[in-house]
This record gives sequence, structure tokens and C-alpha cells, in this order.
Amino acid sequence: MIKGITLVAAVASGDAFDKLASLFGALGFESGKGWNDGTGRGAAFLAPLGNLEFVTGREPAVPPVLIEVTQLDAVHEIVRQWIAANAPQTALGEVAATHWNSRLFTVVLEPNLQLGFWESENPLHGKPVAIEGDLSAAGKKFAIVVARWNAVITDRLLQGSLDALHRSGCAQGDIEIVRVPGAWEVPSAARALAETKRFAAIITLGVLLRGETAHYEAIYNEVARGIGQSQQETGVPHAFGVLTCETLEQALDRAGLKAGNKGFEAAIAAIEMASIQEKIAVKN
Ligand code: DLZ
Repeated sequence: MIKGITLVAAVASGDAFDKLASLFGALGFESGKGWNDGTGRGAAFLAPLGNLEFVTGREPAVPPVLIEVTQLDAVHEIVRQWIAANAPQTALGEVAATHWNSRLFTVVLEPNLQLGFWESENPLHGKPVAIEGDLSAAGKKFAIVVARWNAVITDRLLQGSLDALHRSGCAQGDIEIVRVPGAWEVPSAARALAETKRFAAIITLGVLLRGETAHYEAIYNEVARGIGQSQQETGVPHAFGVLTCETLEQALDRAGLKAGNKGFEAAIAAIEMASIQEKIAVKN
């Protein structure tokens, strides 16, 4: 249930507050979510296991030791039982809403030892910091390799991919479309495009129908392997939008009828992976 610990420190003047913030920034602390509400300011600094917060302008409204938890009411009950059994004089506050989108209760163990337990209303609050991709395709170039075989479906996949790219801000001129005869040819075209290093990601589209494709398994395995190998060896993300279906009807469902549009989904994955690659490169 315990998620983290926050230490809140009062700082006597705005001047000292600014100096501390500057020093902590210079030391390489990652900045957390600061605040400024007219009565005071807060600057948070993140560490993997804790958070030291300076406050200036007014007394902090919370105890100096804050423990972030999940299931605040259950924690409150555990503390209540602990107090009853171990320290009946201890003051236990009720769970109450704060003005910062959280709920909190306090425990005064001794006059100068007050703890606050709190839970954010945002379930994602306190999640480990992770690199995550944005869904913005603006300013990035994408290539789409699309098989002509089963064009009635691959055309819909292509429309789905274009829709996703345009809606994510990609300019028409930043999209290159390469049409190949069938799924078998998709990996080599994807590889040629990836090797130019002109594209943030490659989107591969095709449809293999089990009932109508001789050596279906062998072709499918080779197409998947080739696309994966191109991705790994070039370092350019490749989104996999090659459908493998039992029937034409099933394929149509996945190309915009009943089960979403896998071309759209592949493009979104490509956009996200392009962003992740960019962020990883910047970090290194
Ligand atoms: C030959 C063939 C067959 C039987 N089935 C499919 C299919 O279901 N989907 C597809 O994209 N392509 C198919 N092809 C064509 C091959 O992928 C390839 O284009 C040809 O064998 C020429 O190399």
C-alpha cells in the first residue's frame, strides 16, 4: 500500500526559495510539479524513493512528513487499530479532502511529530517515471509499405494508416507510400526504406488469407521474420500491419468494419515508437 514519502520543508523567504530551487536544479534533481497560488509557492524535487518539497510565502498546510499510499481508508483503519492497541493518547484525524486534489489524514504521535497519510485522486500519481511516446507525428517522416494482393482490404488499411498519421499532425508531404505485389515483398521494401534512414518509422500493411494462400504458414513466418529483422538491424521502428485471417470476411472486419482498422492501429504504434526512439536518443 505504501507508495512513497514526501518531506515538506518551509523556507523563510522567496529569495532563499529561488536559490534553493536553482541549486537543486543545478545538482541534477528532476523537477516535480511545482505550484504558485498567490499565497505561496512550492517547488518539488523528485528522487526515485522520496520527494523533498520547499514551501515559501505561508506555512505548509500539511505535516512535514507525508506518506503517500493507496487505499487511504484501509490505511486509516490500520492506524486506528494500531493507536487503540499501542498509544491511545495519539490524535488521529479524519480523512478529509485537501485543496490539491487529494485526501489526507494526520496522526499526531507527539507534539512535534506529526505525520500525514495521503492519496491522490489521480490513480496515475506517483507512477514510476518512464519514457513514454507521444502521439504527435508532426515534423516526422513515415513510410508505408502496402501489398496490392487483396487490395480491397489493404486499401482500407492504407486509408486507416493515413487517417492516423494526418490526425496526429503528419504533413502529406512527409508520408511516402510504396506499393509492392504481395505480402512476401513487404519485408524487402521495408528494409530498403529503413536503410535510407529518412523515416522515423515504417508501417507495413498486407493481408494473408489462410484459405487462399498456398504455404500460408511458411509465407507468414517469413514475412514476420523479415519485418522484425529489418527493424532490429536498422534500428528504425517497423509497425506490423500484416493481417493473417481465416477468411475475407474476417479480414474486412479488421480493416474498418467490425473490429477496428488495423492499419490505423499500426500507424499509431509507429508514431508512438518514433517518439520513444527520439526520447531515448536524447536521453543518451
Ligand atoms: C501468391 C500469394 C498468395 C497465394 N496469397 C497471398 C496472400 O494471401 N496475400 C498476399 O499479400 N500475397 C499473396 N500472394 C503473393 C505473394 O505475397 C507474392 O507477392 C508472390 O508470390 C510473388 O512473389
